[in-house]
Amino acid sequence: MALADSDEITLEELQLAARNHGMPLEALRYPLTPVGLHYLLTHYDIPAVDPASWRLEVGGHVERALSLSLDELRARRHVRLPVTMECAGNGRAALSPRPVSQPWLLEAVGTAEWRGTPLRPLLEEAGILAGAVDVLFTGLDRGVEADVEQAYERSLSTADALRDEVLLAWEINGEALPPQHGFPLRLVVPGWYGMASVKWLGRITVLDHPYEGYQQRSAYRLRQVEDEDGEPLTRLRPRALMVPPGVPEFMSRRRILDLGPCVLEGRAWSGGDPVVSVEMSTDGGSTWAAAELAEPPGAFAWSAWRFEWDASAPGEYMLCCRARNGAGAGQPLEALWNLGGYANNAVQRVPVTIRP
Ligand SMILES: Nc1nc2c(c(=O)[nH]1)N[C@H]1C(S)=C(S)[C@@H](COP(=O)(O)O)O[C@H]1N2
Ligand SMILES: [Mo]
Repeated sequence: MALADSDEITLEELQLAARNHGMPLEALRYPLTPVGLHYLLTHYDIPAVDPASWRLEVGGHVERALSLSLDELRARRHVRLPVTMECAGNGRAALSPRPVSQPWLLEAVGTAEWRGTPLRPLLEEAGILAGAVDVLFTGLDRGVEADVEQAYERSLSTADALRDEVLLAWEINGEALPPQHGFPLRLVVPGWYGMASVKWLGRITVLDHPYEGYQQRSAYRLRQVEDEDGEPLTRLRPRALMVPPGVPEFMSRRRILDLGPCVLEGRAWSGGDPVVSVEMSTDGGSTWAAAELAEPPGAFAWSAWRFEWDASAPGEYMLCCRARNGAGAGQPLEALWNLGGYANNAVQRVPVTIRP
């Protein structure tokens, strides 16, 4: 990934940002993000898929290849699971120098209730052969990245692919998947950054060797320099975000609040161990106090939190919130830089003006 030589966003980045919208942070109010407000990230174009002729092909290193229509998939056992999904690039635009890609601020997140059939029984029916290593998920969208034309595809280790919560989903919040979220079928990998949840799924291939494609080997790894192997991105780091309080000034979007008590609220998530605490600071991170944390609507979905604040003097304040998970992982005060601009879960800072 190239690095920006200026802090100013380019027209190419704007072109990506206009296609791939974020979730307006006031939508943190909803436990399930209304479909049109869920963030979107599509590397190439949204493919046109004819549901009548579409089939999911399952093959590779298996005893018997399968080919399933949408009706056949929908007739299988299905579950509904609320899942918080976040793009690995969320927070990228705050890094300096800025990795040039989709310039997310903080909005690349949303929680949807997916309906689908668990992947595991399907893989068991196909019969994974001894020596299988990875399971590859191939989307129907194509484009050029790093000078190579490719389908969007990502793999999971067989162990990760066989986890109970991994779904093949055809519904979001009770509606058929809309084109932009992967119609007619997508993979949902709960707890993982969004890149794992392949949309417009066409093929599942069990491999007897590690998958080395672009989105696995080159993208979505934490590296400081280009020729380093780097850690692959997997589960969501803990993060808390707040509903922007008060009212915004139109251009700067700076928040303006009235003097007196107010409730600050938001959501917090973590893709590994669940969130166990959320703290608020009203002085830019010098002092912190515990927020109230509610039970999440599911093991892979965000938790609501709230904090009563008495803004007792007019002036300028810097509100911050941070989450910590059960394994003790938290959020850094300053962003940790990496070449791809991934997994920047630095604490959110919201400057506010209390007017008399
Ligand atoms: N086929 C396909 N699947 C994809 C992508 C894509 O470009 N093509 N983008 C991935 C990325 S990077 C993210 S963050 C999520 C976004 O899912 P959403 O657009 O439904 O929110 O989809 C993932 N699945
Ligand atoms: Mo992403």
